[in-house]
Amino acid sequence: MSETSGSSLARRSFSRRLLATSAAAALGPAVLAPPASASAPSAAPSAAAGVRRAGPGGEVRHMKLYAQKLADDQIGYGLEKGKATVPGPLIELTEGDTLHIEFENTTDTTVSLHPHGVDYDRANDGTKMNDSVVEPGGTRTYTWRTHAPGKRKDGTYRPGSAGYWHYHDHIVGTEHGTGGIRAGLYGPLVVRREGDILPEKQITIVFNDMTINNQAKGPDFKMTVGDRVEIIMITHGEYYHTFHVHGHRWADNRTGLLEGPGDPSRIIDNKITGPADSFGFQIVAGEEAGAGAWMYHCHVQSHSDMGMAGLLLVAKPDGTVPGHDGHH
Ligand SMILES: [Cu+2]
Repeated sequence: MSETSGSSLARRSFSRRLLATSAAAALGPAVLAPPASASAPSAAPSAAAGVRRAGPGGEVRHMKLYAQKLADDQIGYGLEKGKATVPGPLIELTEGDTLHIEFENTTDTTVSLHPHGVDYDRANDGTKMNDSVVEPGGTRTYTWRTHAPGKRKDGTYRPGSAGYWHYHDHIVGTEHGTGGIRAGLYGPLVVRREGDILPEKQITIVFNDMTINNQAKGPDFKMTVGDRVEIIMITHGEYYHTFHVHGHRWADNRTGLLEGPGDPSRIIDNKITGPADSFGFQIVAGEEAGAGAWMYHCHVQSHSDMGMAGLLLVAKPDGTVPGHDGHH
């Protein structure tokens, strides 16, 4: 990537990033633009035309997050009061960033926020045991830190924080958050490494018990041929599943993208996933398959038969989806 570009270029890239995430928000309730104050990692233009890459981390970010009761006994996280969703908002960081989350509990039950993958101390564990849960009406600031890879003093390699992670409640129902997760208190967390390729659209798919994003039938996601789409896949609940997408494949590594011709990562289109697992990858929508309605689903046959399936609606540039009735 080129670091020679001036700040105006970097700023323009940043604006494009915000536009891209706004477009992603139109995909459906599963997708939320990251909070402008907390997320949208700084982007640097790449030498390769059209590809944007994550800029350096090291920023201190702030965001607000609310827990809120929803219809049908569900509970969600949201960026604004009254706007909670299931899954909760997508939170994005770059290695080296610190995130302070001012978390307000607007429900009538004690809730918490517990992250996977990032660095935190006891006060930010989000558990009853470590006295870091939030009572009804209460507010608490959780702090998550991240770090780039490096060497330990003993010379061994220390992995960085980059990955497809998630966050969830750890107190509703039981001290493991079993009731909170079942009700919808979970969301995606992406930590990028400087230089990672940035997507144009993002969708989050959560297998939670026998639902997808707490819906009995999996939601559909609209995109256009050629879009660089990031799929963040998380599993919760009681069961093991397999995640399959039609017409598209990805690399079974940290980013889901091959580093180059020598990258030995296996190319897959189906992956076993169990409770609290998470992974992600990017596809170029319809790259080999073309426009169309492409299923994604759990490949445990009885699970897909019971509704664990949805569609990637890959539209032609004119907006139509071949073979799909009632598109738009
Ligand atoms: Cu399944």
